[in-house]
Amino acid sequence: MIAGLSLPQKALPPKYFYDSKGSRLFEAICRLKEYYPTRSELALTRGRIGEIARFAGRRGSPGITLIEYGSGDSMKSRLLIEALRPSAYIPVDISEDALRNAAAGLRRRFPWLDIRAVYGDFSRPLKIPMAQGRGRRVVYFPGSTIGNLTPEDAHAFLRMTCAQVGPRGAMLVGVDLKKDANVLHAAYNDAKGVTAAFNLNLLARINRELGGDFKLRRFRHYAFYNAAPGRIEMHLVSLVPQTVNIGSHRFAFAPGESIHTENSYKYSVEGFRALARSAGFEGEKVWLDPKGLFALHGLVAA
Ligand code: SAH
Ligand code: AVI
Repeated sequence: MIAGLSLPQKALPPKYFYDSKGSRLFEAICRLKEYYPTRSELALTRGRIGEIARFAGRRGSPGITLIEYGSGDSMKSRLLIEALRPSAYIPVDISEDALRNAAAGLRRRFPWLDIRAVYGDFSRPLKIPMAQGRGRRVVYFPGSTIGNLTPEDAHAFLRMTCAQVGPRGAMLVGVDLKKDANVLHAAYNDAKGVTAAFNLNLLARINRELGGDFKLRRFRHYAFYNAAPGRIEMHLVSLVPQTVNIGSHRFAFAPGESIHTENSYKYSVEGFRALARSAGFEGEKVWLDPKGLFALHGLVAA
């Protein structure tokens, strides 16, 4: 946080949005009428689950290990687990309460499933407790969380998962599509202000956990589509000249100066396939929701 707030363009990594309050706010975003990604991905997953499971590994084929990065409430994973019947499910998330609650719910629903929740940061090397000698490994990365990484970081992440699944191993990755900027704008500037609360919770979290003294009313949520890099940018804009303290560190803000808190990259089908290919995957399948807003890519490690 200190390093990010010391940059000429102040910037904080979006992974810190997700304390337990942030995860609850994200789940509220997913229910908003303007936020189409969750509904679109759920609709396409429900509608094509047979094909998706056939691609990932034959239903009931022995010993599939399903690893999910950024599993959150594991809502979409339930559909995949039902259809794929893996032997083991490894949800990985940086939000401990969300991860533990989701794992407890899944244990009740799928008592036959070996669930090994991993609380950690997937942008760093992580020890995944995989049983040796099992069947196919399948990595699931829904929600377009990959869009929150820069294309360079997404490339490095895909390379890592490519090595993790091994030759002919599969990855299913949800990716938000490029579209009319007005639709994007509405999704990240909802009328109820839930996205604004999600963004501002980052400052509240710094106050709670790091002894910061941000005055939330002196900052405004700002999100816009930046067409050249193809991403939504979220910022928190200082409304007044002010100084903020975090422990012994002081940060000055000019009026209008922002903290860049998130990128959410949008990809065309071809654009994402090219990125996946450069990381060692072949894009074998792609499923779109009926409105053509969101894509689920089925990748195979070359
Ligand atoms: N997969 C769910 C949740 C997406 S929200 C869905 O599709 O709806 C993004 C999730 O990724 C959150 O649960 C967040 O806690 C997690 N996350 C974000 N950055 C992370 C990181 N660096 N390491 C681990 N988990 C991360
Ligand atoms: C988790 N991630 C894919 C969300 C997104 O759309 O980039 C996070 C989010 N930010 C604002 N609204 C939702």
